[in-house]
Amino acid sequence: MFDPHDTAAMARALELARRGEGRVEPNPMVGAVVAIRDAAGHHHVIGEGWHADFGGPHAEIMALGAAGPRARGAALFVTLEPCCHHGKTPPCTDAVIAAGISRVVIAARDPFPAVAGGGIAALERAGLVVEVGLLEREATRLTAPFRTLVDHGRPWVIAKWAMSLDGALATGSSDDRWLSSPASRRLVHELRGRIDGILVGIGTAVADDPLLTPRPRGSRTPLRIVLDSQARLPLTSQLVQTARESPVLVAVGGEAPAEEVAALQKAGCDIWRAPRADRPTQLLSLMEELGRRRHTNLLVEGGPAVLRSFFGAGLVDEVWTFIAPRIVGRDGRGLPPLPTFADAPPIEIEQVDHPGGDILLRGITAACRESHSASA
Ligand code: AOF
Ligand code: ZN
Repeated sequence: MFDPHDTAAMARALELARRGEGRVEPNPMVGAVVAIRDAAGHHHVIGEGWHADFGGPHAEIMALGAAGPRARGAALFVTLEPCCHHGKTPPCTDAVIAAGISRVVIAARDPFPAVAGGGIAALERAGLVVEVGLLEREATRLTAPFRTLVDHGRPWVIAKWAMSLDGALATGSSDDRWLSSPASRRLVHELRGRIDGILVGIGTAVADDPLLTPRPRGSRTPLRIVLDSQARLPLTSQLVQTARESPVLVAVGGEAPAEEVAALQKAGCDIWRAPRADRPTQLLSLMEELGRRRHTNLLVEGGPAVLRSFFGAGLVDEVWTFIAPRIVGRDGRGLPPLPTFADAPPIEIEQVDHPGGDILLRGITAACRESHSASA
């Protein structure tokens, strides 16, 4: 049903989709290509599009607009099922049909309840040839954070840490400074600039007094979140001092002293109260709160105890591990142990880079692989 020319056209659509990263969330990244096939079977691209900004036109509309009247009889390659609902923009299916497209190739279905197969059905009803599943794995992976938000009501969680060659963890940003290369730290700031939230524990917040802002600024301003059950975050900390310029959320426990909570609130911090429950339930509940705020990506920066809690709760979807080529020779500086070996999820490494002489391993956990790879 698909030939290598089709695959090349869809690969291009996926490449275009990526341009929306950090700009379209909580919407999915989507790319589209309109193409005319010649006698030899080659596709000639006559229109390209991508979803560029939240609330802006969808990928198909941009690609059809670029193609103009030549779209009549052409094929459309799109990385996500075209929408069939009136959201912030009218249904893409109507525009595809009106443009006279004859064949629609879709990489992956849209899990969004207002679409969920309805887009495919609408196109088929109108007599278009619809084929689904080309580069589906890639397209599903690209939209994994969006799918996590739609399917599980929580953001995609990226756990990041830096460590030495012998596995000593940097306990926070001050250790990062000597452990990771400037190029590694630049990558972290780029990541910070395209996500919705950055989370640290109170230990890191007190020890490092971090600012947790993207520097330079990116396309989004992440919410800075501190897990602080006792409301110990100092009013003099950089986080609290800048809370009115860049938002801070302090996640406190039921046992937090009321005066401390009130003082943080008065200083401009937003407060979230954890339910009386065990640690994994509390974390899940915080993740659901972020989901209600439509957060699509959360970066967990540590320290070790917080990373361990997220792994223990099965809440890590992606890892970024920076390994500095140094031997530290200190004991007991890795992650605190997980309760059982089974709690340590296998991680599929997707990418290996060498920023500034470090090693950067990026991968996804098996749990997320099972729920997000449609074809796996
Ligand atoms: C498409 N093409 O490029 C995108 C789609 O609020 P709206 O109007 O922007 O609609 C958002 C929903 O539309 C989003 O949740 C997802 O289901 C779909 N996104 N669909 O056909 C696109 N970005
Ligand atoms: Zn649409």
